[in-house]
Amino acid sequence: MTHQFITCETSEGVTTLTLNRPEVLNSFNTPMSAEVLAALAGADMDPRVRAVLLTGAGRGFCAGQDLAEVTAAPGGPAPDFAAHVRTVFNPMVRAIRQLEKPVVCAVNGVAAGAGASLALACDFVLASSSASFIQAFSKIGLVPDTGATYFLPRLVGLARATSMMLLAEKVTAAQALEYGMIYRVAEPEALTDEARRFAASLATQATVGLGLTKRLLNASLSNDLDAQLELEARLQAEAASTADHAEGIAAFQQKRAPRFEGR
Ligand code: T3D
Repeated sequence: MTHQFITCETSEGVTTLTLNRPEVLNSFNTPMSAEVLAALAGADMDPRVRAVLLTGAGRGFCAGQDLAEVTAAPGGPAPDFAAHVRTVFNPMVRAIRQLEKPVVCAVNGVAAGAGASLALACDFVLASSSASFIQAFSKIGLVPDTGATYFLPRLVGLARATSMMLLAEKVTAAQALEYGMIYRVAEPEALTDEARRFAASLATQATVGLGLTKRLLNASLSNDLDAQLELEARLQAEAASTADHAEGIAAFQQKRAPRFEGR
């Protein structure tokens, strides 16, 4: 598939999606979100893909919605924001959470609005030390979306989430790490290589087990203890039936590194 607003390439078991509208800090227009969704669906279906890396081209990661796209023409009808959020942003969040392969986000610069929200939906966020996160919505009279009100309070607690969302202050990468919002900070010039190496190493792990773990973590956000214990039992049986489990046990017994094949 050819892309106009992202680049997408696969190597070493990793599909790298790069948001590619650097002149507007990779803010989302509708076709860019459709391209991201199609690429995520492709990564889901291709058994050779065992991890996904999401990043941005140029100096920003993503400035959220392209505000030029949703500005009403003078005298024209107001855009349907609910429909827009449902069709443009929500499907990407669902696709990232439902993809049973690790999704790494390399935040190379500013992540604002839905761009900041999207990063938080990923499994691992590595950020450049020069990157920042801004819940920019309140500055333009909107409410946080793209899953921010779901993930952020769970990651950092209600007090910090409230201040980030109501004040729309810039959170540096170092603060984001301290608050537990992200996994790791890298020097700007090292971020790309570090994120690629990290994603490639995830792609050598027991992919089915990682995917089932992700399903458990998703469920843990709303299940009660009994439901979660039962789901763990059920998914443990599924993980135990994989070739990678057998390989992990054999490697342990033979005192060697496992060679997982993702099945
Ligand atoms: O249905 C719906 O649409 C609702 C959904 C909403 C989801 C959302 O994401 S709402 C929030 C939208 N995003 C924002 O409000 C952020 C807007 N951008 C900024 O506040 C700043 O650009 C940043 C803080 C992110 C970065 O500031 P800075 O000084 O580093 O860069 P800049 O000069 O402001 O931006 C560089 C260029 O990108 C500039 O264009 P120019 O002047 O060089 O031609 C700027 O206009 C453009 N740009 C930045 N963000 C957006 C954008 N263009 C369109 N849409 C943007 N979101």
